[in-house]
Amino acid sequence: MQDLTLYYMPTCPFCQKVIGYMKKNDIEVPMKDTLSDEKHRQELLEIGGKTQVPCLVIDGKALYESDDIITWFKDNWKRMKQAW
Ligand SMILES: N[C@@H](CCC(=O)N[C@@H](CS)C(=O)NCC(=O)O)C(=O)O
Repeated sequence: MQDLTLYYMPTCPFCQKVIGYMKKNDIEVPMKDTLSDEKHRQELLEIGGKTQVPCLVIDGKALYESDDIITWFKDNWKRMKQAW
């Protein structure tokens, strides 16, 4: 199973778009708020080279862009759940 973490800010509309899609499709992954926790912001900077959110980290690799994250979930989530 792939290791997933979503970095987000509660105030970010692009993050809300991704989170809304996740809720609608019963997708749950560990989430880290970069607004309330500077440690999470630094962590994201180290992993992906920038602090932009939303960012889905997949096995240590950063996937930025809300549309690309949603597409990734569409393409991979069912397969991942079946593997559990
Ligand atoms: N095109 C991006 C836009 C993301 C974006 O603009 N995020 C803002 C927050 S709403 C951000 O992370 N700004 C802080 C930064 O870039 O460090 C997407 O669709 O994900």
